[in-house]
Amino acid sequence: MTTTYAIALGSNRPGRHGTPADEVRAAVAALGDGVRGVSAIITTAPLGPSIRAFANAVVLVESAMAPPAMLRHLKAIERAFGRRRGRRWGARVIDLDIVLWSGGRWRSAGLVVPHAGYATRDFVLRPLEQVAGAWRAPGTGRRVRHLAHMVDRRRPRP
Ligand code: A4P
Ligand code: MG
Repeated sequence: MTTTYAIALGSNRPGRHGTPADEVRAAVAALGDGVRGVSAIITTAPLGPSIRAFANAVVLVESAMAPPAMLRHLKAIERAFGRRRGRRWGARVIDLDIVLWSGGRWRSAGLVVPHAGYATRDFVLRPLEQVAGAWRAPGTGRRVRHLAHMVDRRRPRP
């Protein structure tokens, strides 16, 4: 059975493809035939200890893989892009996270879907809204569009 994944991409370090935005574009290409929707690539301020700005995007991927197989697939792409095991939240050439899955929730060793914390992160929700605004987030019953607007309203105004 084919299911749909929303995959968040993030990069804040140049790699062999070029700038962080180039790395994100190359990772979308590496995800291959199953890609069904691609958001704009946005530049975002780092959350956490990193100093460098991130390039972020979200894509929809259709796949018959179960979530653990999809995670292994994403980790293999990260390795191929030269990502090193390092400090959690350290600068990285590419980070690929499963944000949402059309099958709903998933929990197994080393994998939680929806991704913890996505619902409060504008660097995930803004691109996610572009490709999956009408999806209902499991647990909340709210549409992605609604979560994106809530995060937007919390952002401090100058
Ligand atoms: N894991 C559990 N659930 C998932 C899931 N749904 N998708 C496990 C992917 N992985 C999942 O992740 C650590 C472990 O989480 C994985 O081995 C997997 O078994 P990682 O990608 O190896 O390490 P990480 O990225 O440093 O940790 P994590 O928790 O993914 O970090 P986040 O939450 O992704 O935050 N600021 C901006 N502006 N933009 C960003 O993209 N990203 C981060 C990383 C911090 N600040 C950022 C951004
Ligand atoms: Mg990650």
